[in-house]
Amino acid sequence: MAQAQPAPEQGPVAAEPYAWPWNGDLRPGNTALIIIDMQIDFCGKGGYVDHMGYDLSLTQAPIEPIKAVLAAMRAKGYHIIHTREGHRPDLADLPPNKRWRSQRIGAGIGDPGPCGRILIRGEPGWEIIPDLAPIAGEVIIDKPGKGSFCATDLALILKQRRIDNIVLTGITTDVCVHTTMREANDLGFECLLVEDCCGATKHENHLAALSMVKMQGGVFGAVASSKALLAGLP
Ligand code: C5J
Repeated sequence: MAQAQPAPEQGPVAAEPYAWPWNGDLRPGNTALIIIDMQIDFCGKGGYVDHMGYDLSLTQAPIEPIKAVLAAMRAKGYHIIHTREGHRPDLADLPPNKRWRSQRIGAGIGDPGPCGRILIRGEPGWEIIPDLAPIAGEVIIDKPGKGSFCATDLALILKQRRIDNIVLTGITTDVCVHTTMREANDLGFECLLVEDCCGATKHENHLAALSMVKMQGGVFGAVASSKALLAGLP
């Protein structure tokens, strides 16, 4: 009887600093696409990021590339997970220093704005943008912090689904995407950051965040373009 062949080391997605995933085992069954915080508060007019005065075109740039990756991965049956950053209406889960910092920059979390109370669960600004709205059966993780694993059931859900690989997209590259990637990497997940499917409030920070991933042989995983991901996706 023929012996089962071990998975080839290095996978089908052309990425830096190595072809992803590390062990070549990329399948819909063991891989999740995570779309982080594509909410009106982070990329829409009148939301949190807009209140802070940042250029919305930077956080809107990944919308079209994410749409393409989402459509392809949905069609192939990959696990799809969306996250939303936000706080309870009574602010019970909002650390006072986080609120204070947001007030300093003119975007007080919990304060009223044109999209409802800023970064508060259930308000219009907290919703995921219609272009990337979840569909039935997709997981939505509500998180009070930057990382998607802190104070959520994400790790438990990934474990139940036997997921090894995580494809990271969303905003912002240097904050919530990076924090989630670092948490996931420490938990043993094999991570790919899709560079044009992310954006930061300052482009230099986006570039620096990509560069950090690639250090030390891929200290947090690997980085690829959406084109390379789509070309390599079984
Ligand atoms: C921030 C995020 N930047 N989604 N959140 O506060 O990156």
